Amino acid sequence: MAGRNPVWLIGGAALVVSGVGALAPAAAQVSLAPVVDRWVYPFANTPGNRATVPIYGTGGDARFDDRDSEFYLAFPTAAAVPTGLAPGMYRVQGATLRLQIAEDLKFEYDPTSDPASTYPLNGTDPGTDSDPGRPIEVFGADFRNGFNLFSFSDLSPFKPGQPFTPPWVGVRNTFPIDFGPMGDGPARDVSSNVRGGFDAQPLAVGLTTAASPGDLVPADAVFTFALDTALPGPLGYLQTGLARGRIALAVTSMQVATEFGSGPIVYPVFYTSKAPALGFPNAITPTLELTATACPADYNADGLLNLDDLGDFITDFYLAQPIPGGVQPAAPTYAGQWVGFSVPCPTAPDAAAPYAVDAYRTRGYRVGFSADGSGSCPIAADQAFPNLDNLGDFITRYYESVTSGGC
Ligand SMILES: [Ca+2]
Ligand SMILES: [Ca+2]
Ligand SMILES: [Ca+2]
Repeated sequence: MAGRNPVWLIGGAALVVSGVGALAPAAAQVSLAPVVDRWVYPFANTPGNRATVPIYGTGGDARFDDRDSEFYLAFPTAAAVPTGLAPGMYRVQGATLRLQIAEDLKFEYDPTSDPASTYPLNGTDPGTDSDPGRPIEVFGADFRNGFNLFSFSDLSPFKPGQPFTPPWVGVRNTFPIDFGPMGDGPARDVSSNVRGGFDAQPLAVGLTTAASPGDLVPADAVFTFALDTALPGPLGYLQTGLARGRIALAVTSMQVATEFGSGPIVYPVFYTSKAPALGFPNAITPTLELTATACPADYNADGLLNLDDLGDFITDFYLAQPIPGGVQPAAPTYAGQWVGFSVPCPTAPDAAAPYAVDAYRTRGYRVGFSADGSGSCPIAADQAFPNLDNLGDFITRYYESVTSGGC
């Protein structure tokens, strides 16, 4: 259809749309504060109400996860970009976590990941680390034991049962994940990747200008973590978080702490969002600086806006039924397990498990865009041609997006 202005018949009236080619408007960077930021560690005191959180490993102590002490943060994202669309409709131009160091000259700056083979296991140091120190790494987070992205809070326990009673391996209620060696696979628990014999792939390694590699890091140093927005696994994780309105991150490092962290401080300690209220008025609190836009006209959510989207929507409008309900708080967060659509009608039931897009496709539903995009509830599956306004709305939105270059 290149070179012609398409004409659509909507409710008997001809709609002529013209004009393409403007440049994309610049998306604004929004600085987000965490809604949850807390210590994740078997023996944490007041884990969600602390000025600082330390992170460390155990040197491969088989009783504990390798990434033993973690800093968990969750950022609400609705202030940056609307929620509720299919994850593939989100464009993430940048996402940078900033954290400030609270303790002075306790650990060496290492700006690069270290292979798992260089870490000690069962207290034995292989001695092959090629650079001083250990990196500070940030990962996505997943949940178990009934917790999810929205229920895991500052007050949630580390694990089921008594914290001082084993087991402590593989039981924590939230755990760091990556997306496989190439960053394109399903979510993988990296809590004990040294014991597991594989290299974890973080979303980012923390960098600072306050120290040179190998030097001890001074207090008040700010670490920045520019999250990976290129590989499909990390990008999908961020997009899913935007669709659901919250991005969770797990910050870890495997400096070896002694005496369950009560020995000398040889590891990073970060300020939390509560630090100013708990005696550190000048602390720089955690932020996620996010630059993202939504492109709901990318109907097939493939990252491209083109005539495929228009054709696919019109075909599905007439042939497929919409998924009822909204994005599910309990849905898993990892790639391939998402389902996204527009804001549900107030009376619509929630979509059921297993939440996966492919499961809905198999059942004959359209995915990625609510049929009732205009929000003129209700929409009933037994309506032969529900809401022609929704078809018109989509076509309008598509051409607005094309002409503004908004996607
Ligand atoms: Ca390194
Ligand atoms: Ca190193
Ligand atoms: Ca598309």
